[in-house]
Amino acid sequence: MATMTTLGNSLMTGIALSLGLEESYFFDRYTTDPLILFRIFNYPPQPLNNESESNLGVGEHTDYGLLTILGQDRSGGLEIKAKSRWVAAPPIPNSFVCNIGDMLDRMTGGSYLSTPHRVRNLAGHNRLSFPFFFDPNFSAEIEPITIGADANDNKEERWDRASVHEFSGTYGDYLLNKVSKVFPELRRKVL
Ligand SMILES: O=C(O)CCC(=O)C(=O)O
Repeated sequence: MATMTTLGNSLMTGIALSLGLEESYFFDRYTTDPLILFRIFNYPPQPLNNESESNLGVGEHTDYGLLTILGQDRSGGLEIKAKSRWVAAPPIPNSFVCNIGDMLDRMTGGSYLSTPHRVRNLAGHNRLSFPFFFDPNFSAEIEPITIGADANDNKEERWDRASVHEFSGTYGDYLLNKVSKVFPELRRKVL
């Protein structure tokens, strides 16, 4: 977890430099104490003749935070949406896929768009993936980098039709709101 956190911070340093910001921009504001989560997903094989949305391993979505650093086994099946087309993101030995999350989209006014992705396991056997979610501190207020500038809002094209740019508040506010929508029962019982 510590090594992956260091990797997340290194990637964010590169992204800060790419935006012309000081290299510790994200670290100072959001990831000195990041919210991190590691999961292992198992995808049972899906029937080859049924590719309906309800039969996907996981349907189209974007992740909520900054970056997801994802390891996957050799099965394949991860797809990302680029310019309205689904493109395979097959495993490359000794590498991770890195998905951009909604908070980086929000902060950068859409310069770094969060990555719509989905999984179809057509390998004929179980597929394992290993996402590490590297996200802002739960209590951090999320601020656009260029305050007042017009964002490139792609709400009409987003999977949930929800604008990331209309949101203001802490990362925790954003996360709990999203999780409550996906798991309404959890909201009723726990929140
Ligand atoms: O299993 C995968 O390849 C993707 C998992 C996923 O959708 C996610 O990490 O948000």
